[in-house]
Amino acid sequence: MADDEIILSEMSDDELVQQMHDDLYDGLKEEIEEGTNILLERGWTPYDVLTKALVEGMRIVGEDFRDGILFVPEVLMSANAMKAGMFILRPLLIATGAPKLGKMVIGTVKGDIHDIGKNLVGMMMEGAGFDVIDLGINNPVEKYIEAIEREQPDILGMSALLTTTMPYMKVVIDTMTEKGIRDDFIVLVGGAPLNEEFGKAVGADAYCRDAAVAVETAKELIKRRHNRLAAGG
Ligand code: B12
Repeated sequence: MADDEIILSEMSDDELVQQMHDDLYDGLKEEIEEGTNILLERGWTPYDVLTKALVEGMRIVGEDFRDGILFVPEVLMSANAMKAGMFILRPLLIATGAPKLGKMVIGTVKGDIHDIGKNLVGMMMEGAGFDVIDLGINNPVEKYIEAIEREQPDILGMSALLTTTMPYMKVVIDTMTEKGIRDDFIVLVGGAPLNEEFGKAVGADAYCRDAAVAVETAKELIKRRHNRLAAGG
């Protein structure tokens, strides 16, 4: 079938999700926007659209990028299509009316321009009731320190998608330690190449595999912190 004969709204949910994976792969922004809207109109939760249609589509893109089948310009188009879908979902994900739980400063580390995962964590945290200050990409240690001193958040989140940039998280945490402010903040780290062991090694409070885990971990660590403060230290 030629592309112009494909009518997204006439597809079953399964077919549409499959088609969206293909459209994300092909970097078709408008089709992703249309598919996102159709699934929402059909009563899908924003979270399901995000994880099943968009994040899963990006996972497939990632595999073919790794295997040398897709290249940077193509992946950039996929990323832009994904962002267009996320743009539609964002207000829905953050407007949950959840009570305020705290504040988070989040940013991608120096040398790294990947921001989809970070943005997604930011959106989910906002939806869970956190105020989120997003520092964007390519952040040197000074930017993190300045932001946490200014904003006094409960949580600092750092994202890295490259094995070459992830060690920079230790630079930031070590600087916090030198300044005597490390324990004033909960530090969460994430990004595809990280793991729990790495999180421990750099001195973070936790590594979170995805945005849902980030929300749960943040809530749990904030609760523990409040209990500790209430107990007098
Ligand atoms: C999209 C993408 C790009 C896009 C980025 C667009 C953008 N605006 O982000 C573009 C095309 C620009 C790009 C560029 C490059 N990329 Co790239 N990219 C990817 C790709 C395919 C997907 C990443 C993504 O968005 N995933 C979807 C999101 C939802 O997942 P996520 O980021 O993992 O985030 C989730 C969790 O990790 C976690 N999380 C993430 N951050 C945080 C933060 C906190 C605080 C917490 C708690 C949790 C958390 O929660 C998120 C949501 O659930 C990955 C493949 C992969 N397997 O990851 C490669 C990948 C990361 N890229 C790679 C490479 C090599 C590059 C380039 C160096 C390529 C080049 N030759 O130029 C450049 C680097 C430029 C730079 N200096 O940063 C490699 C890295 C290999 C390595 N070992 O380091 C990968 C793994 C691909 C591969 N296998 O080769 N890339």
